[in-house]
Amino acid sequence: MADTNNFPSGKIIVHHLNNSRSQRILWLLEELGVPYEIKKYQRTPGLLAPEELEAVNPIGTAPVITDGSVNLAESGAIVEYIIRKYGNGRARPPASGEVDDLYYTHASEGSLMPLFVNSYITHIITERTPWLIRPIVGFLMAKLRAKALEPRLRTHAQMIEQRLTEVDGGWIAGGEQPTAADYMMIFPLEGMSMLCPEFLGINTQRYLRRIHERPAYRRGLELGGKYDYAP
Ligand SMILES: N[C@@H](CCC(=O)N[C@@H](CS)C(=O)NCC(=O)O)C(=O)O
Repeated sequence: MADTNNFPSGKIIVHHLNNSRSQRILWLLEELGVPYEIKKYQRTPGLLAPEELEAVNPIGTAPVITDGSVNLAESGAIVEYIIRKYGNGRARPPASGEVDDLYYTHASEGSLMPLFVNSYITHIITERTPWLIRPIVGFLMAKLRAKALEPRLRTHAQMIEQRLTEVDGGWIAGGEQPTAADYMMIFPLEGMSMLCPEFLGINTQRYLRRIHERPAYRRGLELGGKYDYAP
């Protein structure tokens, strides 16, 4: 994907799974005012994506976008593709914030989401264990979380809090508008605000509230349907 200007054009289709990272893409498209259509997919009772999603992404995960002949998965790749191709200079960091934009854009899926998902799975395993052995499984899962997951989740939360303090409650890259880093970080922060809200600092909580109040975010939410991670 070296030169997005050579990609064929067409109205974007967002393959959107309920309660998922694809909400990021709806927020971005709404902020940029790019026309798109949504094709909705419902999670199975086991919380997986339905098999039909494999027609557009063999890995079977969301989000995916179709833009003419381009089918693109991975939310980070999608965010960068849309900003490069349709941003017209918007959603770009100021020079002083380029490194932070780069770091948080990649830290989101590269290291924070795996910690969050593993932590979430320990809760699901506990909830779905037969009640007779649930206390022991719950105890072991809590130990696993405390030893292997929560220390790093806390450090991520402290780093983002520090960054948001540095930019005085603004956007991660320190500019006038959200950039890729914000579109990527929103999902793990929303997840943490449900799973471990006590990890999030005051500026991070304000940041989330500010995003949730944005008209573009609200429009994406209405179009995307039920989403448990935002009010
Ligand atoms: N790193 C990928 C992760 C994609 C992913 O795991 N998506 C979840 C939704 S949040 C999914 O499709 N889960 C359903 C499944 O794994 O079947 C991305 O950022 O797009």
